[in-house]
Amino acid sequence: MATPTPRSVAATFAALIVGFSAAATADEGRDKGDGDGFSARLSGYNEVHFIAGTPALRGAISTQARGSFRAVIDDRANTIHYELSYEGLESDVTQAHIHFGQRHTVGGIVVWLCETDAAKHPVPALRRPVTPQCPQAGTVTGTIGPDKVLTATGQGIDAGEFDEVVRAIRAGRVYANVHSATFGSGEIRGQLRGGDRGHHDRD
Ligand SMILES: [Cu+2]
Repeated sequence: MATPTPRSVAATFAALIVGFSAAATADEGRDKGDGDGFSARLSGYNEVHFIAGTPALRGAISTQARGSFRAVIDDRANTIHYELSYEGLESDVTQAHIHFGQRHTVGGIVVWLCETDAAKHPVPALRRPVTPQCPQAGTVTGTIGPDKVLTATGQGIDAGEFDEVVRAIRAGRVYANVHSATFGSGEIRGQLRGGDRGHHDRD
């Protein structure tokens, strides 16, 4: 595989995030419960996809693609540092987000993780925050502040409500979702969890 191993992803992340070293050096993703570190494994089997033409039908996605997501919350700086890695999407990647919703549900977008020419972060009232480009495969990193938080219509999170996103992450009620041209509602997704539970999207 040309894409990073879990170990190299962890090492990369450690280089970026001061203070996450305890979890980052844990072997093979067996991170111990690190208060402000969260992670997810992304798979098509976690999708609850809208099936075109039949809105009542939802289902998993069968794909070779896989990915991982890590986030570290810095309360004092009011930021979340993140790293998203994936490979094997069945067509062009289009966008990736944090969505507000519990497992097996579909929730609104609260944060854009990366964008492409096919799908760009919407322009908020004041300015458009810097959103990294999605690679077709590989790793993208970024920092989330209040300016990156979008309104989740009808779900009680308004633009800029960073603290509410943090609360939802800590409650395990957000998931990372990578979209592709073939699977417009998402090809792989995973629920964020704290500590080592984040590596298993179990029921
Ligand atoms: Cu999304």
